[in-house]
Amino acid sequence: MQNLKEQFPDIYAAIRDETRRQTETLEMIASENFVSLPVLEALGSVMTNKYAEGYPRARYYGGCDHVDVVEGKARFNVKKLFDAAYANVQPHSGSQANMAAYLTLAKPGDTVMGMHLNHGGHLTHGSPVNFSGRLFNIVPYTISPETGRIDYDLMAKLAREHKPKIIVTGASAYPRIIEFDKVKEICDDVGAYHVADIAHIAGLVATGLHPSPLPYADIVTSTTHKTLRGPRGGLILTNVEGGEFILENMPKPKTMPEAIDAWVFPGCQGGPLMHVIAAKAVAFMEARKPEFAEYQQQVVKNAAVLAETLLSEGYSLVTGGTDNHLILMDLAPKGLQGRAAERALEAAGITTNKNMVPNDPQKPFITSGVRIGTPALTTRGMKEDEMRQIGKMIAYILGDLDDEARQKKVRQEVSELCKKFIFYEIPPE
Ligand code: DSN
Repeated sequence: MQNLKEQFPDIYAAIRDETRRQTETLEMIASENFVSLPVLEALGSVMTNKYAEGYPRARYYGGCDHVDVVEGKARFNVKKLFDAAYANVQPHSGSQANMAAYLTLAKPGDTVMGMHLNHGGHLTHGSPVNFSGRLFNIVPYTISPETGRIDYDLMAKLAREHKPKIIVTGASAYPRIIEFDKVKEICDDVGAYHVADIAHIAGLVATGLHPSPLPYADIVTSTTHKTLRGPRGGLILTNVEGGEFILENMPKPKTMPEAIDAWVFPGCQGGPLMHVIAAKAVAFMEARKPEFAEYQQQVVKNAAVLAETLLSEGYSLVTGGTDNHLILMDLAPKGLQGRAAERALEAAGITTNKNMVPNDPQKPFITSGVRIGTPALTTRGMKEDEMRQIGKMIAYILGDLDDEARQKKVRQEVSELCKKFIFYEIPPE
C-alpha cells in the first residue's frame, strides 16, 4: 500500500489502524468474518474499473471478456456449492438481493410475511423504515415468548388469515435451526411463495450443518460475507427453472431465472461491481474445499462451547443455547442493558452488538440482549479452549459493567490471546 501511504496518509493510517483493531481485539459480531488474502487481492483489483451492465455474453459494453470469466466462475461455483440450478451473483448486498426476489414474486401492495425485526428478523423482512415495509403490506410473524423459537403454528394461522403472496424465512439473530420444510407446507397450504434469506447461515448450509432451503423455497437469497466468508455482497439462487412471470415493460413472460435476472438488472441495479464478483468467485471456490467444511464445523463447536460456558457462569441465553454460529444473551434476568454491556465488553477488547431479545422491555437503541458469534475468531484459528477462556472473560466483565479495572485486566488478557492468533499482518507505521 505504498502509493496510498505516500499520497493519502490519513486513509492509509485509518486502514492500518482498522487492521490493528481487527488483529488486537476479539471480533465477535455474528455477521462479521475475515476474508482470505486472495479474496482481498481480487477486491483491490482493476476489475473495479469495468462497466459490465448485463450478464456474461450479453453485455451493454465492449471489453467484457475477462469480467465474463470471473462472473461465469462465480456463478458456476456457487451453484455447485449449494446444489442450485441457477445463480445471480450481482446483488450488491443482501438487501438488494431481497428487493429483487420480492419484486420477482410480488407487486407493491401485496402482503408479505417476515419475521419481526425485534424477534430476530431483518430490516428487509418488513421493517416499516425499510423498502420492504414501505412497498408491501407486511404481516410479521414472531417467536414464541416461552421457547424463544419460531412459532410455526402462529405462522400458519397468520398465513391462513392474511393469505400472503410471500413468506420470508431467515433471521439476523436466531440461534436455532430454521425448519424450511415446515414453512414450505404452510406456503403450499395458502398458495404463497417462499423466499429463504440464508445470509447468516450460508456457510453452514453450504457444508450441510444446517438444512438447505433449496428444496423448499422458490428463491434463496444470501449475503456473501458472513459465515460464507466472502467479500461484502449478495447473491440469489433458485431451483425453480420454469414459471411464467409477466414483467411490465419487458417483451415477454419470463421463467423464474429470467425474471430474477431482469429484476436484479435493470430492475434494481445498474452496473455490477466486478471486483466484488471476482472476489465472490474466489470465496466460492474456497468454500468448496474440504478445509471450509472443517472450518464451519469448528464455528458451530465453538458457539456451543461458548454457550455452555456462559450458562455455567449463570447467564441466560435465548432458547437456552445454540445450534449455529451465534448466541443471544438475555441480560434482563441480571438487570443489565445490552447497550451498556456492549460498551463494557468493547472497552475490554471484545466486540459484540446489543440486540433485542423476545419481549424486550427496552427500546432497540438500549436493548436487553447481546448477540455474540464465533465465525471470525474461528477463522483466526481459535478453538474450544479459547472459547472457554473468552466465555469467562465475558462473564467477568458483565459481572460489573462499571468496573474499569476489570476491563483493563481483560483487555490485557485479550491482547495476549490475540498475539497467538495473528491473521492479517499490520501495515507498517
Ligand atoms: N446487519 C446484519 C447483521 O448484523 O446481522 C444483517 O444484515
